[in-house]
Amino acid sequence: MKLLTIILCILAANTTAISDVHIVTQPEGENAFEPKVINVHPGDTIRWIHNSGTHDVVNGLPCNQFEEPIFETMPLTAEEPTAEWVVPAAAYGEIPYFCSLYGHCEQGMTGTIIVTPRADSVVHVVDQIGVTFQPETIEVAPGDTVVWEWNNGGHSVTSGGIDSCEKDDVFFDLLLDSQHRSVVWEVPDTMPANLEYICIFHCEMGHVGNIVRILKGDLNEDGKVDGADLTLLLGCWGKPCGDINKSGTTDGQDLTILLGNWTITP
Ligand SMILES: [Cu+2]
Repeated sequence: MKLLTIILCILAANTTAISDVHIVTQPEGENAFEPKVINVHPGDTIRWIHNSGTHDVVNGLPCNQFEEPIFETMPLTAEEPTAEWVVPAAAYGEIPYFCSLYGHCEQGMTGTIIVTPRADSVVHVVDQIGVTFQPETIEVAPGDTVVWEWNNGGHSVTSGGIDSCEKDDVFFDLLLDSQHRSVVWEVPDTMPANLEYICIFHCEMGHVGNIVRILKGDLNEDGKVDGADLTLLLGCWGKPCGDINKSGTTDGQDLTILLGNWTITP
């Protein structure tokens, strides 16, 4: 009974999504964003707060855009003093923005959003080398983060079929080029067992990759997380054999991961 209570408490704690709100202000009387650079994670909210005059917030190369902005606010005024943008699961590692009104951008009203993986997320780095993604196949679990790093040329990171070379419009479709040097993707629970992705410019040349979902907590590797795995984990308590998060020992954190991936059988 006691163990069940502990398990339920851990499950309750585990389902709480951790996302932060980052405040960027326009200081009264100044054509500026403060702070100018912010560090955020996928899922976080950025809230811009206006204090005087009229301004807006437009994503793109300051003070030009050159492409469709990924966010653009209505003018921030005394009547409409705040705007928000939620960082999506897949985002550029560096997102520049500016105020497009009255020449404020030229006066330095610019800002940068840096998107980095969460501190507790396992990070998988994929390098673009010519028309290849290296490594071509990676194994991930929901909650992990994939970071694609640009090397040269112009490419994209687009979820879609490697045989059809068509995008699926489901998980990600972002550029990887000299203006977008990295793409960060926090793997969602909805990720399928096998996710193919392509570079839309070079797919026919084989510029493709593969992401395989792994089931953390499946200690006996039978394709599901159940009582047999829990028994193994408890038998490994304080020893390395049931160490899921690679901390060196089997402890409450591993139990949390195992219970969080518990296979629900209908
Ligand atoms: Cu490419």
